[in-house]
Amino acid sequence: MSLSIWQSMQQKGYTRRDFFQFCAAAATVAGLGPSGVSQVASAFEKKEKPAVLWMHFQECTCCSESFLRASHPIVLDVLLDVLSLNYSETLMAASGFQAEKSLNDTIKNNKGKYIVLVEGAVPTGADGVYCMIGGKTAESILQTVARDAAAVVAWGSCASNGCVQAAKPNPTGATPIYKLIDKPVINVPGCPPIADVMMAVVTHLLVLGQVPALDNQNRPKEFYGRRVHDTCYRRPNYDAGLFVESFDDENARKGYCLYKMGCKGPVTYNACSVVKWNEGTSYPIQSGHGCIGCSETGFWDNGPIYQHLPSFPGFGVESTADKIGGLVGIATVAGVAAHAVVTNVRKRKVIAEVHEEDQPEV
Ligand code: FSX
Ligand code: SF4
Ligand code: F3S
Repeated sequence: MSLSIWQSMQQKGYTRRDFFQFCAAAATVAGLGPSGVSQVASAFEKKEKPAVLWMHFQECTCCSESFLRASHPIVLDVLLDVLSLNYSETLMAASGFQAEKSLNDTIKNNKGKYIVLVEGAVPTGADGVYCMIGGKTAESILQTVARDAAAVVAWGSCASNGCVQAAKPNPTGATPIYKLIDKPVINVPGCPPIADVMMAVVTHLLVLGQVPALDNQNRPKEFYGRRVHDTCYRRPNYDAGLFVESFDDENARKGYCLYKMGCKGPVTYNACSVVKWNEGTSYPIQSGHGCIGCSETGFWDNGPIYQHLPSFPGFGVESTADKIGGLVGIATVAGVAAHAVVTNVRKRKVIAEVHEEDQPEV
């Protein structure tokens, strides 16, 4: 009989205390809050260990790197140690025929039950020769592993939307995986995605056996429902028309808005300004650099990184990705200066007063 996840933990020497620590952290990571602890605990006590295949195609492995730096070490330890990560070119000890056997056995013995996590785009040019593993093309491997999977997750922008691999002129024909397989794909974009967001998706799927709520681009709503701009701590400066004009000017020191330095936060859906990186320490804008829009489709081709958006839809904070949909990244409507200055004169006055006092460096 297959072991439950908790039974597997016991076999590995985890205590009941470890178990509850894990359940509390997993509930937090999955966004369930304190009331979710018993839900996680009961799932863990009953649920069989799910088998996981973690595939690597055209990518830089930074998605794996990001995952390994999640803020909750116990969640990471348990997930990597107790769950059956049956195939991962980066983490597995097996190689060659032994590795291929593990892949094939997982598919054969867990039909309809295993989870596939895919890192990287798939090259379809020149019959797929640009990415081959064990003599097979990435595309044929993807088709094989996806066929009987319970769920397929696209880790990062490469797998979700092509990212740098598909940047013009895309010589290898790099293609996001949702275009190649005949089943829904959970997209977790970002180059790389935020570790805690990856952890939340894995916790939902593997621990609770649920797909998290998704938006119209199949991204977990909880993390991709808002623009970076909507919750950016520099937003009051934007609204007041207070901008950095060059990276070493006084306004940069004061922490003004980076819009004029090319910040793509206003057209980028990601949780960076809320969840942040490195255990909630910081995110690109907090370290003084604009958002380059790394979670948006085609961001490498969406214009120069340091050139500001000519204009963008002036939607309010309450707008969601579902409502705006395909408009993201497309320049329309009124210019930003008009929006920021004319419509926010009162705010500007207040903010300007605040900024007369010295602002902490960022
Ligand atoms: Fe892509 Fe993952 Fe960019 Fe790298 O491996 S999303 S190149 S940071 O990280 O696939
Ligand atoms: Fe923050 Fe960039 Fe928006 Fe300015 S433009 S408020 S720096 S996200
Ligand atoms: Fe990427 Fe922008 Fe976040 S560049 S890491 S989406 S702030």
